[in-house]
Amino acid sequence: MNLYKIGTRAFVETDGRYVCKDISDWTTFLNRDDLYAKLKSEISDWEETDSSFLDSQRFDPPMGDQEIWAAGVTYERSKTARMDESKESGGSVFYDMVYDAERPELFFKATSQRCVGSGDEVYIRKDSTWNVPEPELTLLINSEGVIQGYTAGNDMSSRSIEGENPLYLPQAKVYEKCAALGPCIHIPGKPIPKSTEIQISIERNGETMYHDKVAISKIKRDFAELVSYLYRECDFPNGSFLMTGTCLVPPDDFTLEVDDKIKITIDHIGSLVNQVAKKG
Ligand code: DO4
Ligand code: MG
Repeated sequence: MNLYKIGTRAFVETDGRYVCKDISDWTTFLNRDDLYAKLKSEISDWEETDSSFLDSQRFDPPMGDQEIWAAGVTYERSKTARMDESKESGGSVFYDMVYDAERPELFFKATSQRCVGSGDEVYIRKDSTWNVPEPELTLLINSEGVIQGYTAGNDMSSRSIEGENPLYLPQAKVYEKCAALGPCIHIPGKPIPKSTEIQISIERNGETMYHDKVAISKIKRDFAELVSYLYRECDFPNGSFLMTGTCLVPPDDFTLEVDDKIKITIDHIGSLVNQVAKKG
């Protein structure tokens, strides 16, 4: 089943049927054990609706007050791209090492305040010369460390700042509107299939500048392994979201421009669409 958020209203699509309900506390609503079973039994009491809410093409990020974290260098392509961009600074060796290390790279990405939903703008930094989107399957994890659902994530990144010095990673990754999640949370009640594909296209003035796709089976690490490291010494009283890393890297001569349209499509979830802008 797929769960969308518009304002405080929840819309659920399951087997071609649509229902909705106002949810006053999204943080608690999402952070429950066996969310799939709970929703399945609850939605029989929800108001019947139709698919017209999908026409609005603007959705809130499907979250409450969960923190958003991200895993890095989980696909070989991410490793080689970062090694190239940090050659001159001498930082490449760290990406090579972390790809093979037992401990994964995990970093804090955003609070809900810095995250946007589908149909909203994402920002590129004004002090960065090389900017890319990173399309990533993103896990919804409850406080107990159990994966409850999946959404599409965009880990917006400055490659010029990250490449200058790996210690600048937080500035390359964290700024206003640096993250997008949506359009919905897919809650299948079982693990998402390994054949699930992530696709990205970037359009400029109606022209496709970059398009590529990958199956999530190409990832180096298990989702459970990433979650267990994240939850080792951190409590998440509200649950969390974890972006699982990117494999789709535009050519090195590509950088995002204002008004570019980024479309990230993941099987079972749908398309997360955002327009590029800069902070005013
Ligand atoms: O190590 C830098 C960031 C890596 C990342 O965001 C990714 O691989 O997706
Ligand atoms: Mg990333």
